[in-house]
Amino acid sequence: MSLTSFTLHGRDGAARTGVISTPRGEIRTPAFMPVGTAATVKAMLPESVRATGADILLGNTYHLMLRPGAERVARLGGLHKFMNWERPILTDSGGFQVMSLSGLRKLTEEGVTFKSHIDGSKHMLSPESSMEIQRLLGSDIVMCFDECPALPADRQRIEQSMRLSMRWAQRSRDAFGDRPGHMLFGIQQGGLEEDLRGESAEALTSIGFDGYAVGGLAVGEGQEAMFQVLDFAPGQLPEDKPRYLMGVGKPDDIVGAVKRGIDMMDCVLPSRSGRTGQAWTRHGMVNIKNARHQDDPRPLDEHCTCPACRSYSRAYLHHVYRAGEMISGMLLTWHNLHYYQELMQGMRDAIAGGRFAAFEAEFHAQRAEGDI
Ligand code: PRF
Ligand code: ZN
Repeated sequence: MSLTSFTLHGRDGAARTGVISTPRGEIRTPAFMPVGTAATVKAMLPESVRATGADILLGNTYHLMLRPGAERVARLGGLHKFMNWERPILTDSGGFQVMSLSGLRKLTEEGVTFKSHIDGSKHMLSPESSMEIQRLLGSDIVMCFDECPALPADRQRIEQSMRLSMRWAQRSRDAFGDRPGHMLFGIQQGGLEEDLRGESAEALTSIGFDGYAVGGLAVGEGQEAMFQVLDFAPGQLPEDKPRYLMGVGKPDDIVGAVKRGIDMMDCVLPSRSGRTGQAWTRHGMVNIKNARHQDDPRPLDEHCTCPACRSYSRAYLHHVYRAGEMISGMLLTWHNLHYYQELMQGMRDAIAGGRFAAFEAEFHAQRAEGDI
């Protein structure tokens, strides 16, 4: 008997709903994973993150290896204990963050050497060291070490990079070994090209993983191009394994991805935009810094049951944002994460009930009404 599993409970068109089971708890899919890059979902206590409905968090190899260090986290009992989150954690493998955050870097067949964005110190990441760091952290869902080129890029660059990522996927699989209770996910690359995505999917499937990510999207191509890829990419991956779209996205990206067969997503957007005065609601994005809120006694969203909407006015949220008070980021982050998790629950229920198309139509209709 395997300690982890993925069971599908319902389908509606290409959309699916199910449960990933791990020894640390169940992950209801489609799932949204709040980002806890530096062993914290910024401005939130872990119990508050759970109260929004999250089943799983995302952590980052890149940040944690640099500070406080994976060995230190391991000595202190692992990432779950360290950050006081006992439920599942997925960790990204580091390559993507090296490319987007670090200074000087050098890419070879072996891996990537780079300079820390914190203190300029020199480090190396490879498939083997990324697997070791994610093991030390105690990650439940480990991601393969891959390379993700920014788009647009020419076909030759995309093809070479994808093939390197597939060699790294095999090395990641070999280094990960057999770790009951922990899952290893492969990452599909191949840019916007259907044949390269297909080649990548075949390479990963023949290696064999516990789940498959669609990587290399939301890197500058725009929603229309991303949806065109999602019209074929999930179907190239195994039916019976979870499919994870990395680093996506806005609420309408998420609805469109789930419609096309994606089971998991993560994004900094709800937490990061909460700290810059942006609130996501059923009617779209509300900018709380706007002066039109300064005398408004209404909550952000009268239908929302989060603490920010239950107990505070728009006028108050506007005031604390303008005053630079910490509670501003706390309340807006809570609201945004709550909104995202309600959206996921709404989609899970709609898929199970065979009414995803109606759900999607209502989602877009409410946004078209605009802010009230
Ligand atoms: N690979 C990895 N992490 C990622 C991505 C990827 O392609 C993306 C692309 N949106 C976000 N995070 N390892
Ligand atoms: Zn709210």
